[in-house]
Amino acid sequence: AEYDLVIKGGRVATTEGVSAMDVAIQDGEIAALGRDLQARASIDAAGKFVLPGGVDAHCHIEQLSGGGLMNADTFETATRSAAFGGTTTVISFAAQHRGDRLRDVVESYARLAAAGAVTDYAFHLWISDPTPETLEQDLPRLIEAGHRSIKVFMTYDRVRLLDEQVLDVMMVARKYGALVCAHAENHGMIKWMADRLIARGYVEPKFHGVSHPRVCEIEAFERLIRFSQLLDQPVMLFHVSTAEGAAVVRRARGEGIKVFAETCPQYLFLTAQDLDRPDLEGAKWMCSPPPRTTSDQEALWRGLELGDLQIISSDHAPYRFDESGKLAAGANPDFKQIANGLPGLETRLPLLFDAMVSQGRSTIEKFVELTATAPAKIYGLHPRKGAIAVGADADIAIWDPDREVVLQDDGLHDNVGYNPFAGRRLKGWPETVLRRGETIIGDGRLQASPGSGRLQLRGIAASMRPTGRLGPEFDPSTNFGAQLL
Ligand code: DUC
Ligand code: ZN
Ligand code: ZN
Ligand code: ZN
Repeated sequence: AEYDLVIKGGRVATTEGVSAMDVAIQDGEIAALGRDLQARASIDAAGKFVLPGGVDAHCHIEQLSGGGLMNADTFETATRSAAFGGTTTVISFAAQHRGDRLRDVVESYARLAAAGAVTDYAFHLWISDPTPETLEQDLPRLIEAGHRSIKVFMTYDRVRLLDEQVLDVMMVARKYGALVCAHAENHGMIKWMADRLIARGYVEPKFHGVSHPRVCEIEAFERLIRFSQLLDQPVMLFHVSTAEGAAVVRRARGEGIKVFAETCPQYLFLTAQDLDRPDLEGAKWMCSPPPRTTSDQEALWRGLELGDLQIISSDHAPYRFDESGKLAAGANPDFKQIANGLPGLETRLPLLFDAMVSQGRSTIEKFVELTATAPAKIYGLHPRKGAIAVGADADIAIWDPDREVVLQDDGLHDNVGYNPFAGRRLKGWPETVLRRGETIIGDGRLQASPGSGRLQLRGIAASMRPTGRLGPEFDPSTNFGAQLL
């Protein structure tokens, strides 16, 4: 047979291993894997790695933050940046604020993405107003339509849910089939610490870190895990930052509770010291939770190797270092007035490829798993995404393992204007990126037009199914147990 396109002579890496194979593409899908495949066009991949395109399951795009500030990136600039970094699918947020109708929120984010995205995309349904209309009408319909992940916040004044509201949302997810993801930090401790620090004049960006004590994460992880145990509803803990947080996840999984966990490059490569810069510059490194210590970094790496943590996402949350972003509250803000978040869509994969593959901390199979295959599986995008297999979408990144790049402060393709990882020398770079068989990055250029990305609606994945072990209070053999569900 003659195919549309063949990627010839590369080393194909999946979670299962590496093998020298050609990849043939027909109608946007992978049509064959093997030797000496023929096609009307070809890409020479000799000396290169051929990997599934990255799946970044946590990023904030063209979104109004919990604090009411608009991200610096549109779908066009964010997904362009993702594509340059080897990522071909993103999951961002359809962010409901109080008073918003969820149905309308999703429609408006979908319209923005449809106009701008160059990668494929899906949405987490961010719930901050769990009214009867949200819980009984919009949320069930949206889940059934294929938006099968939900985001809840346990902190941030304007978006956080009370414990009983989190339980309400989890019950809807359980009934219709969706994963519940959480920003889990103890709200009261953070607020108390921040108020006390600011009252005493400790207002610089480095005190943002101090205001998020490590135990905030331990407490809130443990709390959400017990909700998961009570209702037998799977949960995903976003952005694990501490050794103790990873240990809480490990113990819960050992108890048979269905909890998944994510970490991000900022927790693997940055520490609290990065916020300690003269003037306000530390604001560029302010994210929540904050980067911790080198021993936390080691514990997170270990947790990833052991499978306690399953995925690495960017938590790309773009704000410029000017009055439109980090300095929106004026030239002299205290740390509470500075938007949280840093850019990461473009650097996620190169940072991890360098550490895991080039420097040998792990393997290329594990790199593919943590950054593409596992997120695709957990969020219901697999096998279309995150795989190099016959029938999968031809979302492929061709990596030059020998290319060395020194990250520059202004070298990224997002709209943020700085790079928190500038100055690092990385080995390994994604040179050519295909999305559904089309070259979207090649010859150092973006070759896709805005709006060519597609919405990915998802079915119920194994990760989303309850285990069958509900809390005893819900035992259907009692006359009240079944009534509670
Ligand atoms: N923290 C969040 O909770 N969301 C966006 C970015 C950040 O730092
Ligand atoms: Zn709103
Ligand atoms: Zn968060
Ligand atoms: Zn986030």
